[in-house]
Amino acid sequence: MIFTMNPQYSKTHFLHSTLKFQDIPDTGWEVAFAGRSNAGKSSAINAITNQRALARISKTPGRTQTLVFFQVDETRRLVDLPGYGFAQAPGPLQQRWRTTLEGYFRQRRCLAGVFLIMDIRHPLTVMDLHMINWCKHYRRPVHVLLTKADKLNYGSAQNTLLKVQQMLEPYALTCQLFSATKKTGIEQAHAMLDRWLEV
Ligand SMILES: Nc1nc2c(ncn2[C@@H]2O[C@H](COP(=O)(O)OP(=O)(O)OP(=O)(O)O)[C@@H](O)[C@H]2O)c(=O)[nH]1
Ligand SMILES: [Mg+2]
Repeated sequence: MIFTMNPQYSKTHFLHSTLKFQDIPDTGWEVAFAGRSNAGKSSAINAITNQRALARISKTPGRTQTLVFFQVDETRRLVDLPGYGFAQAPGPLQQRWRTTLEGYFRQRRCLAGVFLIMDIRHPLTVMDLHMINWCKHYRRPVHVLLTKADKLNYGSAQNTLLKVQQMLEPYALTCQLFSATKKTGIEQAHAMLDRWLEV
C-alpha cells in the first residue's frame, strides 16, 4: 500500500515546553499524548507528523519532563505529556507533574481528547486504568494507541487489540494498533485527530 502523509500534520512545529500550561492561551483545540514513561508517546508524535526529531525520543524512561506543545496550525496543537510510572524521577518532581497534569485535565477547555499510548506488550497497567478513569471523570474522550505493534506478529497483535477492546468496552473509547517504527496505524490516527481537532 502506498502511504500518503496528510500534509496538514507534517507542517507541525515546536511551540513551547513548560510545566505551566497556562503559558499557552486556552484557545483553539489540542490533543494530548499521555501514557507510561517509555511507552512511545514522543515517537508517536513524530510518526504522526512525519518528522524525525520533532519530539525528543529516548531509550531512557522519563525523557519528556514537561508539557511540550506542538503547533499543527494556528488553531490546533498536539501536546506531549510527561510519562507516568517513572520511579527514578525525584519525589517533588513527580508530585509537581501530578498536580500539573491534574490541573491540565480539569481546567483546559481546548483539550479535545487524549491519545493514550500503551506499549502493546504491556497494555492496561494500573496507571493506565487510573488515567482512563481520570479522563472519564473530566469527560475527556480517549483514543488508545497500542504502539510498538511491530514487536508482535500479526496474529498476536490482533489478539491483544481484541482483548484490550473487550476490557475497555465499559468505557466506550476507541483503540487501534500503531507502530512508529513501521509507520503503521498513522492514517487511522489522523482520522481521529481530524475528528477531534475539527475547526
Ligand atoms: N520497536 C518500536 N520501538 C518504539 C516504537 N515507538 C517507540 N519506540 C522506542 O521506545 C523508546 C521510548 O520511546 P519514546 O517515544 O521516547 O517514549 P515516551 O513515551 O515519549 O517516553 P517518556 O518521554 O520517557 O515518557 C525509544 O527507544 C523508541 O525508539 C515503535 O513503534 N516500535
Ligand atoms: Mg517522551
